[in-house]
Amino acid sequence: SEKLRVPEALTFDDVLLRPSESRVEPDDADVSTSVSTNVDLNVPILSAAMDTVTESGLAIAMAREGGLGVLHRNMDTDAVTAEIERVKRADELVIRRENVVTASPDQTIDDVDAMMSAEGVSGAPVVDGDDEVLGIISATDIRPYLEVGESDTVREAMTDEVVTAPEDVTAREALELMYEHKIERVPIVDDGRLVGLVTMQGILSRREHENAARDDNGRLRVGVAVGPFEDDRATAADEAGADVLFIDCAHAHNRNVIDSARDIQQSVDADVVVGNIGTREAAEAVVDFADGVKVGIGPGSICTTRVVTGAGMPQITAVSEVADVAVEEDVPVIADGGIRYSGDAAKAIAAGADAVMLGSYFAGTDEAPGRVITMNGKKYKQYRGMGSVGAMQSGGGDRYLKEEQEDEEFVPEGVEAATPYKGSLASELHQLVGGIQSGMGYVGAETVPAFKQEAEFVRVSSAGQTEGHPHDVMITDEAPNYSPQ
Ligand code: RVP
Repeated sequence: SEKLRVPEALTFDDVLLRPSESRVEPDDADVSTSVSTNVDLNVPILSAAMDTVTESGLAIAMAREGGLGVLHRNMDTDAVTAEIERVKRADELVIRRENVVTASPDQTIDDVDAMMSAEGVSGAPVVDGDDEVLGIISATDIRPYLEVGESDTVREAMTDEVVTAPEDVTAREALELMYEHKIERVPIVDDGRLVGLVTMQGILSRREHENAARDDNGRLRVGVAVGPFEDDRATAADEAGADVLFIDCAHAHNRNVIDSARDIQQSVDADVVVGNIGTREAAEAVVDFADGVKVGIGPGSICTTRVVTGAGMPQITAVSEVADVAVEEDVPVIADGGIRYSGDAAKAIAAGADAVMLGSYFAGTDEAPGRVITMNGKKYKQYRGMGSVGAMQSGGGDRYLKEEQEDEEFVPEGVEAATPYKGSLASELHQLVGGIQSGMGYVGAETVPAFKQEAEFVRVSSAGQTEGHPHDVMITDEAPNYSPQ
């Protein structure tokens, strides 16, 4: 029947990059790219908006390495605002007043201790009601008081001879003050009032991360997932300084979702990436207003959409269909999900993506949320789909469920799993980016746009696929970028 004359759709394992004459040394391959109309990255990598992958810790690490973390939305608006502020505060030279955590002289030691750990800082200027700087308090100052257990106030424990600097202080001058006085924080004052803070940690970290993805003010970039129709979250995230909002939807080719995404795009300063989509028609429906599009219907490692619903698009075909449309309007394309090896990321870019988004690849790193668990002597971290029962249940049941529906059973489209523990994000990212650069070397592409345009694919048979993995040997030592599936 006509209905069964169906087109073929391909995924990562169906194709390989055809090697081609090259003058490009992998180290010289330029992997900088755009993730949306106004936001550029130095590496073409994003971390998934999932509650076992991206919170501020991973987002900070991603941006420092030149990529972008996308904060998940299993938290309320206040929490996401605080997370954005953490990222924005992480590497600033002068942390501006509204982002400086301060203490008051009459606060108790217990109180200030709790406040500092909740805010993730190890010291705070002490100010009065008029923002006049009275002293500075650090974790070291309060430790003896905590040990003794007496409930003294900040006034007694703080250092009251404070070294300050004016607003136009340079990193060098601030460092000199820190060395001279053996301190780690210099409050910035104007007319005796606190207007900012410079920290040693901030200065060192900026120096260490020359390749970081930064906004126009030199702060780290951050993305935020926003549900369609979540106008309040979008506005709050935008005001808190998010660089890119990602409309977070499993099937964005839906009139209501698109209308909402368009409204959000028109009402915020941040760029708005619309997703997920997987077809040419869906791309045509959004490229006139979207600042970027995200592709992936069912490829995710923890995703059961294709088996539960019967719908999906193998990822290489999905990316190339969407890219054919998006490239005409200069709208960047992000390939989201299904990437297991660095070679998959290279293939996704070669198929037309400007950047790739990964979940499972990062969920096992130190910076991802959650603890390391040990099973049978091996270390793992939890990793779960945002459409899994567990993630939906902690997705603020109040937001999605009415009281009387609380007992109702979900129809999940994801599973809850564990992924091998991997250590630091930086070394994982190094392997991923290095693999992509080597792929560019095999194709002879010096830049991401050239890679997208010039790469050619060959089709692989199942024999070819077997040949491509280690075979007929027993692996004796683990490679940092390969483990058998
Ligand atoms: P992966 O990198 O293969 O682990 O895939 C991560 C992607 O999977 C996410 O960015 C998201 O698009 C998708 N996802 C997240 N949760 C679920 C689900 O529960 N079905 N899918």
